[in-house]
Amino acid sequence: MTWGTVGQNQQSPWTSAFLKLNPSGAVPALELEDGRALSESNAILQFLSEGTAFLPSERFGRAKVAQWLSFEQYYIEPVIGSLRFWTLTGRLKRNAAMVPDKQETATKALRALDRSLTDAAFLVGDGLSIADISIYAYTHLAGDIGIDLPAYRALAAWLSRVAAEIGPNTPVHPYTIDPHAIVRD
Ligand SMILES: N[C@@H](CCC(=O)N[C@@H](CS)C(=O)NCC(=O)O)C(=O)O
Repeated sequence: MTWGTVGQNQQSPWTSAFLKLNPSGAVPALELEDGRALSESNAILQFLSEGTAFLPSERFGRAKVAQWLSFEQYYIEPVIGSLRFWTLTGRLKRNAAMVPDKQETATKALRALDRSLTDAAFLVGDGLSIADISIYAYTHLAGDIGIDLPAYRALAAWLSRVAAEIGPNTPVHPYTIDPHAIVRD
């Protein structure tokens, strides 16, 4: 599999080619060898995990994974993800009207996760699934928006567990990889 990097700005020279892969212009997108393309991170995770231990084969387990992937798209990505993007790229001030609501939702989401993980090692079943992988992505970076993650004890223990499963060198690319990403309010 080959990984590529694209700009996140409409002026990016990559845009017209990239729009063929994902009409919305957002990353990530997956292009198959036969030319077909898939976007939306959780759809890509479902595609890549089919037939592996990261996606249950039985009905309830699959639906439970779908539950957490929906949770991620509603409570995590547009909340912790957006707040982190605004914080790290100088966009907090221009989005100030939305910040308090998103902060409140972030707290609600982390409390929900903490509650769910109090008696469970992983979100679905006994092992790592794409539900954990999807939610870990932005959740483990919530410290960047001033959230005290260790205060959520069950969640923090789960973060360490997932980190141990995916390995210590899993990269987090800085927004500065894209020269258009950084602005000043
Ligand atoms: N729901 C989408 C969100 C994708 C998304 O918002 N990607 C951001 C970067 S994290 C992006 O490319 N934004 C630029 C744009 O939407 O034009 C997913 O989970 O894949």
